[in-house]
Amino acid sequence: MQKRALAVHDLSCVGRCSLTVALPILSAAGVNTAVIPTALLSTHTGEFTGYTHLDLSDQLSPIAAHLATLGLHFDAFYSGYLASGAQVGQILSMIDLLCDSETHLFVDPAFADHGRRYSLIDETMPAQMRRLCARANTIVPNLTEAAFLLECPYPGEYCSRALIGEYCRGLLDLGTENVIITDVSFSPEETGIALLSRSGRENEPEFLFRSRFDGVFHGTGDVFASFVLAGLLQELPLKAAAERALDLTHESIEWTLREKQPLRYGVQFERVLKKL
Ligand code: PXL
Repeated sequence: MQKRALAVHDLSCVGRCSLTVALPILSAAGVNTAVIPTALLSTHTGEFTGYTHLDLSDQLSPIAAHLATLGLHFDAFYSGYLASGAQVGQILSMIDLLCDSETHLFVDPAFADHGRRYSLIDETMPAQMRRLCARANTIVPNLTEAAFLLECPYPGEYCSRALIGEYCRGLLDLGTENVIITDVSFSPEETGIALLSRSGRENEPEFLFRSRFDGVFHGTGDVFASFVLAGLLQELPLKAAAERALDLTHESIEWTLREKQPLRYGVQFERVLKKL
């Protein structure tokens, strides 16, 4: 049977993030993907100024209520960037309405990076997002989001293996089954991810690294997360899905740098979709 997912993120018209990443990646993996936009922006808020922003909070409940009448089963619920901390309550109600015990709840917190909340994100977001992470089966915070979720100070770009172990265990304690922390780095040469599952016998995360490219690559958290979920829906085990996602994200960055594309427009993930 074809898998069905529901992706709940903002729609940024230009800049390759959120829905414009999740939808093509899941579709390329053969997944029937429905979307609910949380906000409408002209671009992402990373390296642009003058962008427009429409909070779609008033649409979320009516859309969810209508979709609930269709009786669809979603194999995955995939949330990302939300317009406000207050939207978390609406997302939790949406899960109650549209998901069942077989739905994999996959949450990308998507509210901060490089030690700071994104420009439009309010200060209630970390505490609210913690509630959504508690409900999830899998969460994929970057290092900044992990620190915010745990109310720890941002450790800086390079950190220790021991600290990441603590973060992973702390995040599992919130209630999720699997955690993948991205943007994990111990040295300038390499960057990668840490993953830990509650069901495994391991108490320490596994680390996967790739060589680091110089620069800030917007939307790569969304690209990576979408590739991971694509893998899970193709029945790959978590580690295999994460490893493939890391490789494909790395390759998307490589294409972008090779063609000298401005980094604020995101990475060329389109180049690797056929590998899914
Ligand atoms: O990629 C995360 C993201 C998603 N959506 C919007 C953003 C960002 C990161 O800056 O601004 C609108």
